[in-house]
Amino acid sequence: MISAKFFLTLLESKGFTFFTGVPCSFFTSIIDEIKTRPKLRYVVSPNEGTALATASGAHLAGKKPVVMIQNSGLGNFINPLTSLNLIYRMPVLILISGRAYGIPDEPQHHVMGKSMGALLDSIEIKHEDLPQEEGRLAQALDKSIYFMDQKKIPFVFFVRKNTFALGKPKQEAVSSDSLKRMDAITMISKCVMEHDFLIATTGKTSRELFTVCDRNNNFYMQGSMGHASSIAFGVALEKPDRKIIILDGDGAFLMHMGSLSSIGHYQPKNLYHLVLDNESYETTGDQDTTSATTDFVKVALACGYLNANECNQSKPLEKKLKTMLKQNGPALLRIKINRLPTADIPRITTKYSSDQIALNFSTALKQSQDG
Ligand SMILES: Cc1ncc(C[n+]2csc(CCOP(=O)(O)OP(=O)(O)O)c2C)c(N)n1
Ligand SMILES: [Mg+2]
Repeated sequence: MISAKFFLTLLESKGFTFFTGVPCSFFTSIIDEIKTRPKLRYVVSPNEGTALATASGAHLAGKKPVVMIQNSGLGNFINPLTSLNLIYRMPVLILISGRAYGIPDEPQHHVMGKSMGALLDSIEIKHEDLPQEEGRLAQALDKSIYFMDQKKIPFVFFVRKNTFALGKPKQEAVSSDSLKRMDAITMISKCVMEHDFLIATTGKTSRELFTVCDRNNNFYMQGSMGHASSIAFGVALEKPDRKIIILDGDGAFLMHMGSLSSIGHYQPKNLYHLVLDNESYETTGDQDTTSATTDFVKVALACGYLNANECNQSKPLEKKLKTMLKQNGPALLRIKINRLPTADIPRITTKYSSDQIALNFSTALKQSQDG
């Protein structure tokens, strides 16, 4: 195992000072440690593609950048990698965490875990496993630096589980009357009618919905982060007589915020967008998002949503949600929640396979139309 201090001292000594990415729990201790070092900068990016582009900008400005992403984000990453870095010859050091990479893991990681090496081979991006012992790290890093200096293209290290020490649990100051994600989800499931449909974002939101109120009218999206709103949009356009409710997270919302423009443009009146905003990528170890400085209500209204509102406690949530669901959408409710982790929630895969979730949901949609 490699300590975050050791790793960053080494990178800093080689001149790497600019870090960006989207978090994976494998990198929690690294991201935490960067923030303690005055000479290092960590830029929070909404998705992996923008992280690579931002790092490339830093390279143009004379910095040596590092991008850290989860392999699930390799899809977002490939576009700038192939059409920017490889073509304009901009080297960036890339760390990709390996979910389902030689280890058992959740279904949404299986395809990427198995194929990420072949995927990078096919576009001639050089990759190696990051050594898991501190003693072998300097040599591996020197080799990657030599490669980037010679070829002027990125170099990738795959980071296996437990390569870096786990982050310390965070001791956030949380006010006693702040809303927990689980309580917000419980309240939402009470306000939603039997014939309404819910599409829940990846991470703990889906798992908590599954825990408090499992039903076939729920689509538990695990993976495809940021796309819950677009899935819901497609359903809403084709099922105009059913209420379709998105349960989003702030990190996921920010990842593909462009979907709001489509929703606002097409105005599905049966679409309701709830954003559980803890200003954090809580699921991956509680790293900050940029939501504290973005007004989701104004963004939604500016994109053409008919209504947008916010709340931070259970009672107002109940009232505002019930009112919202009586009016036409598209509408958004930003629900401020605290960033406390929920302990021991079951995984959805303990009950359903992913294709079963899709089948249950589409069958429920069909039956609601027939009934
Ligand atoms: C494309 C992609 N990048 C990164 C991840 C890793 N990941 C899973 S959940 C999550 C955090 C989601 O944050 P948010 O939507 O705010 O929900 P929260 O966990 O705070 O409830 C991240 C970064 C992923 N699954 N997919
Ligand atoms: Mg969040």
